[in-house]
Amino acid sequence: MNGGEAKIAIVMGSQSDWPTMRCAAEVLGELDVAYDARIVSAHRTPDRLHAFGKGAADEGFHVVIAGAGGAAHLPGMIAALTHLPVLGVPVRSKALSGLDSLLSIVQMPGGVPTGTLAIGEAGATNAGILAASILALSDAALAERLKAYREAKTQGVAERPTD
Ligand code: RP5
Repeated sequence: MNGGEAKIAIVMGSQSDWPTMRCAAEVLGELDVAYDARIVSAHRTPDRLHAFGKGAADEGFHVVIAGAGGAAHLPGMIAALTHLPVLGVPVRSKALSGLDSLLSIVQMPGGVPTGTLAIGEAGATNAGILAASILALSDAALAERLKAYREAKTQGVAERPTD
């Protein structure tokens, strides 16, 4: 679900980040949580970045998931502009396989927290689940859906491998 009364923003530095960031969108869809996905580049659209970061809370968002690759300044800059929780997803880069993205996001100065997930699709999926967990603190129905989702994942793990 894109748009509407979304409390979760999924922002990314480029269209090329979408194949990774759509993992966050997909898990939110499974949990029936609305999101609004946007492209906001720290370097190519700095005015859009500033407007988004400053306005995110007033737009009604409760959590921001931000993914970027390479010199991945987007999550940290958004965290600098809003008090909302920001979950950073390091997108796998061509040159350094996402290590550059990870280090760009994780080493924030004290006082400007940016949650940092794993590199790539697993990180995006987990950012979606974490964002839902944050909303679930004040949404009992979502908490139940989240518990069911996690239980289904547990039940999906076979006891023995198959050939
Ligand atoms: C970052 O640079 C983006 O987040 C993306 O991961 C990377 C490459 O961007 P494009 O060249 O595809 O626009 O800003």
